[in-house]
Amino acid sequence: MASEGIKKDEAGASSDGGASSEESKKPGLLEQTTSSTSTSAEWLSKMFTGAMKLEKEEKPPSLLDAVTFEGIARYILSDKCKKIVTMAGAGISTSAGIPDFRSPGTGLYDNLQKYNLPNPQAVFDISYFRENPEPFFILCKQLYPTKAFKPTPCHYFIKLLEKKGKLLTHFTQNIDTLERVTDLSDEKLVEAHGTFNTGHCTQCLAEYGRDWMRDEIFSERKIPKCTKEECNGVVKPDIVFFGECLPKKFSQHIKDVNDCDLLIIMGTSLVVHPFASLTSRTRDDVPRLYINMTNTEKMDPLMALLGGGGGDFDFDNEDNIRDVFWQGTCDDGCQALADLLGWGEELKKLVKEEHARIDKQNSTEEKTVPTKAKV
Ligand code: CNA
Repeated sequence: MASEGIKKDEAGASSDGGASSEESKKPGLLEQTTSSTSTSAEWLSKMFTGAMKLEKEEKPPSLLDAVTFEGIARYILSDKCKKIVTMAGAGISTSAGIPDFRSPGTGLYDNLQKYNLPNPQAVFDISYFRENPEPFFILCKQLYPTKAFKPTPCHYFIKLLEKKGKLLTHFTQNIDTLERVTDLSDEKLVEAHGTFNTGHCTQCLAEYGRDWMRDEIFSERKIPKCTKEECNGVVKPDIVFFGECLPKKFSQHIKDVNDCDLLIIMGTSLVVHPFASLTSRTRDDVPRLYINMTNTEKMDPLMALLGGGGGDFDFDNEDNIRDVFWQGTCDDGCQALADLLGWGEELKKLVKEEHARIDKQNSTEEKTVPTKAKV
């Protein structure tokens, strides 16, 4: 749980280690590392005071009748839970065939040796991209949202929450656009790290559409180049790289987390800030359900305290009034939750019908659209 001082800051300000320049106040994408924590004595002392203040605060009464998965399900069905915010990461799309970043063995970071990068994150680092965009465009073919990828049961569970009138907002770190394929309403969807829907020239800022971007990415030319006269700049899809600002829609919707009755976090290691710090923006009594293959015990506790993120969960604390961890796949977790809610069959039917519809649509469309690329 972050101190009130941190909550009042802009999303990115709490993740920059207290740096004071104007540039650093922008909500740029930042991976949590120990080197990002400032050593400023003044700053540490302020945070320490905040932490001490928090210890003295009394815990509010629990909104759950039991701090369990079943307790969360009963709460969702009650009148107390009208506004649910969901937060997702790459783990909700791995069962669709899209690798995440950090899963050992299968994650993208474990499979980048052939690109000779200074570090795995460099492929999504804007400074590195400006010097050498080629590794990104090679990798991009693996992540590109082609029709070979179908939304998962977890994606359809989020859509079901909307259909039931319970979803306030869905924040996703994913760039695969699978939420759009489920027809989730645009006003409920915050694609915090951008999407492949559009692209911009890094020199003259000319905008390019989805079809142009896709054709260029899959063409023999290795790097999409601006076609405007005398420009020839590299055209980058509008996905947010480390070191870039998040879309405006992200900051516009942060208030939804402050207002929500339940936060469901799925398929994310909660390492990338400011996204990860959303978990600490709820009211202190708001239940938080984390569905993930792995727990976040490796979080740096100081960073978690400062910026929020996975480390601020109370799973193992005796006085935990609100946090529930469900370990396993997002699909299984969502199906188990839907079963408890009495929506299990509806979810299965929705997935089956929608997958059949997508298959049919794909088979009738012209075969000009590339399928999943092998790189
Ligand atoms: P990450 O750091 O790779 O973490 C993924 C998390 O999901 C890990 O904790 C895994 O244990 C967990 N996980 C993996 N598979 C499952 C599963 N089936 N069920 C439950 N949990 C699972 O990825 P984050 O999203 O936390 O990191 C943020 C980055 C990843 C964002 O900037 C994204 O843009 C980026 N990314 C997105 C995609 C995509 O759009 N599908 C793919 C790869 C990376």
